[in-house]
Amino acid sequence: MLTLYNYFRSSTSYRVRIGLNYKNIPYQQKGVNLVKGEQWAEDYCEMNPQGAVPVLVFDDGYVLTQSLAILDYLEETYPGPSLYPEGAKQRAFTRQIALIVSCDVHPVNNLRVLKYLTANLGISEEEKTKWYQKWIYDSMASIEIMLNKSPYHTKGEYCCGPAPTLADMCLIPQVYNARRFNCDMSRFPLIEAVEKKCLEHPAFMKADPHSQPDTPEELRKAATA
Ligand SMILES: N[C@@H](CCC(=O)N[C@@H](CS)C(=O)NCC(=O)O)C(=O)O
Repeated sequence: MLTLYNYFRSSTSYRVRIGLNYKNIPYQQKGVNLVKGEQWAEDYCEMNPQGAVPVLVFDDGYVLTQSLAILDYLEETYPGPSLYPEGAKQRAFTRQIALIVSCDVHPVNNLRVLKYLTANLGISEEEKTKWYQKWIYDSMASIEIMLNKSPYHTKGEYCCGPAPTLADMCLIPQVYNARRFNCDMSRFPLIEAVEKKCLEHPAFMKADPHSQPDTPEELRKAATA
């Protein structure tokens, strides 16, 4: 059985959970509490010297880090529904969205960056939230325009056609995180419609940060209240 080292509300972990669920690959989870700094434990850094989640460990001991590398490996080695649509242009559009989230937005809003801003550069909590929201709003505005212009997107459907793709698997966890930082997502109606569609899909529902083995009890209750 595969083992996913992850954290319930880490968006990169959430991406991989959705992908595993979507491809119907069984896995067990081990929680790595990022707030407590468990990503920096010596034995964890043996697996991932970057001190980050997710890490996926295979039955033969093969250890893989980086959510997009993990998802692409699953795509290449497991049967089941593809994480990409048919057609080179459609696949390129899928990567375009996935890469905006994973290369342009997530890195500047990562926990270690936010911590550095407050702990080392003396930025206040309020300024930190402004920083977070700035990069979310810029990137979501671009994605909204791209969805609007794309011949491959229909309002109320997934990012790129009638089935979920890597684009949705990156976008939805980032939207989840944006809401945690009080970003006003109603500015982006197409993205909100994609979110609504995705959250009805079992692969996304099962990956919900509020129902993972390491989700704290109080958040579990808040989610179902
Ligand atoms: N590019 C990496 C990023 C991994 C990453 O930084 N994950 C975050 C959680 S979403 C993390 O573990 N942060 C720990 C920290 O910043 O200390 C990926 O896609 O897997």
